[in-house]
Amino acid sequence: MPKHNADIAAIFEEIADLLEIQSANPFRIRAYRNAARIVGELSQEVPRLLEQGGDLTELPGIGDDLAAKIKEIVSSGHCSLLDRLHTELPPAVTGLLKIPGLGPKRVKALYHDLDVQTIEQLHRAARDGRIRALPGFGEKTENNILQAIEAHANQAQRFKLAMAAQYAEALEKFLTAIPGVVRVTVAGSYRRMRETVGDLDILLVAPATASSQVVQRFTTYDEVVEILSAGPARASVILKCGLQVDLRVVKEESYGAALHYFTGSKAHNIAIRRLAQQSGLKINEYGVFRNDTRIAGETEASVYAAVGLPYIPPELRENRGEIAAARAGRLPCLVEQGDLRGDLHVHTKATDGHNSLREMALAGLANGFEYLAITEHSRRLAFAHGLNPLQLERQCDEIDQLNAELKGITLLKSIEVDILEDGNLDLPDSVLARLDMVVGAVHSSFNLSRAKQTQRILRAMQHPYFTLLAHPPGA
Ligand code: DGT
Ligand code: CA
Ligand code: CA
Repeated sequence: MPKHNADIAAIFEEIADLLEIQSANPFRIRAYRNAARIVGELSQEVPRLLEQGGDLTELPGIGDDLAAKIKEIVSSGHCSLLDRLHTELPPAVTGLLKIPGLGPKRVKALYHDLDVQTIEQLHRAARDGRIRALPGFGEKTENNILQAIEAHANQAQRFKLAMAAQYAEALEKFLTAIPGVVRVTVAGSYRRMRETVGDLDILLVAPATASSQVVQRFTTYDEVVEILSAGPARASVILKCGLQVDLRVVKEESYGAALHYFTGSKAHNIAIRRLAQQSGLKINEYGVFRNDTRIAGETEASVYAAVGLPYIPPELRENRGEIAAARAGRLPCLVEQGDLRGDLHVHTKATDGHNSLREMALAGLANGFEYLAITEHSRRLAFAHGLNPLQLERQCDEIDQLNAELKGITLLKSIEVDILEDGNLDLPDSVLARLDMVVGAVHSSFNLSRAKQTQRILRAMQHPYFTLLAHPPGA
């Protein structure tokens, strides 16, 4: 059952793709693409929103029909429209759209005229020179397709870190609850916080006696659709969303060495291992050894110490000079939570946040923040209970009182005001004048032409009270 917004978004994207191949009404296609974006970027999980009695039609671009489809997906795991489209078109056709240079029009022609339904068939048709004969294709296009397929084959789909996090966190929670499990850590590129991850590498500490039981539970996780391999202390699976997950169960004493190994990057590991060899040591995922005696491996710091280095944070482990920098004591300081002095964008439960103004202020104080800007939505965003002028006035009074009471943090009076389609702001100047800063944001009419959209935003930015533009890429 789709638990995540990303799953619902993927279904809408696929519907849009298939409708496009069927030459459906462009407005209908666009509605599904918009819905995919809106749902995919929503900060709250849709199933929770529904549980709480939220009204989906208050989301921009979501009417009764799309709201009903979202409910259907959440409750049944299916969308009957997509199921129907799949009976009308071969499911593998969607995959053809992922080849650079192939839009729905070309995919449609390939499917109708050459009966090309899969990437393999496309490859064959290109190699046989059958594609060049199609109207609107030609030899050059055929060559481009051939090249793109070959490049595509070597490049598996990667997930954005934030998307992967939705799946990783849920799985981490599931694994942590299994009896006998001591610790669960997601390693690999995920822990190095790369922008995208190819798969998840999960390291799990459990006593050897519990290991096979843990692997068994992992392979029966309800999001697993395929088990690629499973052994006594390891398994690889594919989740419904397409993400591969590799699991390794290790003993406590090897945790540091295993974490170091599976965090990577591979290039960093190889460089560290070479260093170890130079001083007669051997490093593997079980520990650091001199002859056959283990001398380190319980923690990552012990692994680095064994090769004479200070701890190197995962984000730097790419073999891009971090080892030399560590040796010279010149590792850069990463920005940590404690370095943050404030936050210029928060909501409270007055709109779509979860906590009261006072709770947010106290949390800011506990985080060591010196300032916190309260940026509720404005009235136009009805689904998020956006504030009207009177409600904002009242919140400002409340902020004044809290500022007088609390020491060490200053609450800034602000608003995440909607930028209307014409570039005007959603609240009158008389109200905005009282604020310390004004954050402007676009939450609707994403389909304006490039020129109109630019004009709209520039107009808003020229407003005398405008301070900051929020989330420029969309909602
Ligand atoms: P990804 O999944 O493509 O986003 O990138 P990674 O870095 O997560 O790579 P992955 O999943 O293939 O492997 C996870 C870690 O395991 C990797 O960061 C380092 C380690 N590893 C994998 N293969 C090798 C290898 O051949 N030698 C060494 N030293 N380490 C390896
Ligand atoms: Ca990985
Ligand atoms: Ca992996």
